[in-house]
Amino acid sequence: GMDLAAQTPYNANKPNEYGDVARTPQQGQTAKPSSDIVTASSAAENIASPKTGSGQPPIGVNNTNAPLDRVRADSNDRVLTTNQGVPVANNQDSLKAGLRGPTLMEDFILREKITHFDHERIPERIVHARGSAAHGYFESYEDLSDITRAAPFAQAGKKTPVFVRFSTVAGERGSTDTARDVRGFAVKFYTDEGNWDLVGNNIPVFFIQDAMKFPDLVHALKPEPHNAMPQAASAHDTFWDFVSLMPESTHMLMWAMSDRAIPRSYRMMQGFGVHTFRLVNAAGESVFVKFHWTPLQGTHSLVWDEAVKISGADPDFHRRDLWEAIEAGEFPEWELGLQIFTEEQADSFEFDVLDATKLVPEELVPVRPVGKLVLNRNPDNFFAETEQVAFCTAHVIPGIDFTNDPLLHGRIHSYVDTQLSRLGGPNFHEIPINAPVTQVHNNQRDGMHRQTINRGRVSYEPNSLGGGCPFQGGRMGFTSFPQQTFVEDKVRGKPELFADHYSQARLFWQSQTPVERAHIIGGFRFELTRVTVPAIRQRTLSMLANVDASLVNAVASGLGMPVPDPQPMATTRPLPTYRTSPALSLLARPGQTGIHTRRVAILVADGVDVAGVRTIYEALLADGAVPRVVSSRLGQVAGADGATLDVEITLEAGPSVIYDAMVVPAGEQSAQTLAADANALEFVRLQYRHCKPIMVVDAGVQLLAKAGIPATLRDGSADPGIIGAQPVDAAAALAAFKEALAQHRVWIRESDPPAV
Ligand code: HDE
Repeated sequence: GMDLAAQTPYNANKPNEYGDVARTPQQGQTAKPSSDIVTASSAAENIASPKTGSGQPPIGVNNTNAPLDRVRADSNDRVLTTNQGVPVANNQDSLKAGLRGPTLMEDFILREKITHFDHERIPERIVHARGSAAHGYFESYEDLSDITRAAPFAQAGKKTPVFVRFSTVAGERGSTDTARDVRGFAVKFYTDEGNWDLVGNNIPVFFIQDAMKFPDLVHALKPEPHNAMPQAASAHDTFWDFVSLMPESTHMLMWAMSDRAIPRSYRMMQGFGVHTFRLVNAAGESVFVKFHWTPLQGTHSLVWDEAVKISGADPDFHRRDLWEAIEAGEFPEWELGLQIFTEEQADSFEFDVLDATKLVPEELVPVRPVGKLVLNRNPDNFFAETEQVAFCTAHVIPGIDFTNDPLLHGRIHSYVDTQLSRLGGPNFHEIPINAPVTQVHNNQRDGMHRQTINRGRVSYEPNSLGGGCPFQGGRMGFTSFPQQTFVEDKVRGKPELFADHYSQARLFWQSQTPVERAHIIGGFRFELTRVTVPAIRQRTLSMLANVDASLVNAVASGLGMPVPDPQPMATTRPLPTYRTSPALSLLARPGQTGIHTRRVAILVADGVDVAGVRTIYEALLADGAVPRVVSSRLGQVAGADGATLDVEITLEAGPSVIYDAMVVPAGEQSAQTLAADANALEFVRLQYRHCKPIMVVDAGVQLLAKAGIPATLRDGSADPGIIGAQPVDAAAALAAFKEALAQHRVWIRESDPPAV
């Protein structure tokens, strides 16, 4: 029990604010307070309190855990209460004048409950409404203080807590995860010098060069305003109308039509800061930087037909994947890489580093690995954390600074501004997930939903009554890099190098493998087929004609259209010629985690070789894969030898597209039963069509034959992705299957149109 009488009202600064000291104010302070003044306010803050925090938890402790405990609620063993803490006797019935009488106005319990419910939703994000997030930490490999004074890089092994949100851009909050779209990759670092948000995407370039065009881009992309269609898709007239009139979007379109826009998992995509940023060290020296996140899980994507079908089978596919991996202890990791270059180097490039439609090829400036990101904890509450988290490009810390990228400058404004309506006012930084783990001290006050109870009567600076506190940090504080600015005429325009819209689109195309090129052609063909106005298709083709002849020919023939004349160029300068950049291929990063978290379906029915299934199951599990026993019905199947096996999921509930590979085990009767089930036949066909490894044991091969799976590739050679295991070489077959699973897809099987 607390002794209420013993608690005296406490204002540690009172001696300064009232009485003799207050009557004879000292000189107002704008720097560190002089030590002879009793700065009781700073003394008060040294007292550990749950509100201000007592300092930093030990290295490696997830910092956001401890401070959030004060706002966590766990109802285990607790009585139900109103929001005022009043215990509720009956949560089933409203208060009525007689059992069949009217409900009484007096029923404050009903009214509080319904009123709160009526206001449960907040506006969704204007873009990136659909997302999933997780907690974790960033660990610096080395001390980078020669390059930047940014706190996360201050020493080797230093860990900084993070909260990371992945998202799609176009769809609404409840839309499907596997839409063709750019993915957001937003990282909030809770550093010991305040919060730093690196709000990036999984594609290193953007559609537009200037913030002025962002509302137009988003209006064109979002469902059309008259009928609110289509949901979570760029495959419609207004999007292609806009981009085909904005040739600067060509490079980004190449990426967006590639498999980058249909990732297999949030865990298997790269992230990019997109803009050129600055790093600044303690001496005030600065370099330019591009941020890269590289997944240890490798970069892997879906195929389009699969992505479409997953939207029906499991619209939460990516959310579930991230959640389950973390719950299973398969913590996803990314390496942070920096492309560092000087201003002089940048001046020598054939493109402008302030142009967000351009990347810096890795062959020009290598990516230097500097640390890793580990996501190791799912949020406790989706709304409180994932929905309320507010990422803002304006959130930078000492050591990180901006460049004059005109897209970035618009963003610096937009992200803070949008939270005002989305989160209901200027105090969104106090929402626990947004609050820095460092202490916040300033003279900002009041506003909607204010949480902090600021003590004392001083809320201005300079002041003497508060001993000059909180005082300016001077060189300790954030100092904008004193970039030299040249006085020119006020102007709305673009630098000349921005006018090269095609060279890097061509670089991207030329750096893709044949499989990736085929998929890009398929992406354009699909989207432009959905476009209903032929002139828009034609105008898009006229842009592609400036990228590559084989590309535009293939897309045009897919649309049954002639190839139009190329769109006129916006520049007459000689265009740069790039070497190809193999690093731009998805296949360049197979990853380091083998078959970990890959999902494998084992199709069974009565009569299956139960012992064989167990062996395969355990072997996959042992290497970190996720095997599932799949059948027509839940319950058990009986093996030929009388042993039984629990079915984990049905063909209906867990269709082909949610697995990376499949196994048809031995068992004559089992294979025949499955071959009579169209769900099983479709399962096999889609596994084959989506280029997934298939392992068949003995009689299992009958199911493949019945499904019409070709025994060989088109050239007559054996399909390397169909692994047959006879009992004698079962171990070798299993090894070959795991190898194919690690490679993820058997692309050599693919054809357009599909053969099966
Ligand atoms: Fe965003 N963007 N954006 N964006 N963006 C938002 O902020 C905006 C851009 C990105 O998980 C909004 O809080 C403008 C580039 C991500 O919460 C909004 C411009 C890149 C997320 C906004 C851009 C991004 C957003 C909507 C052009 C990659 C989700 C809700 C000048 C580098 C963050 C919100 C999360 C969200 C504005 C362009 C990434 C409206 C004006 C380029 C990952 O403020």
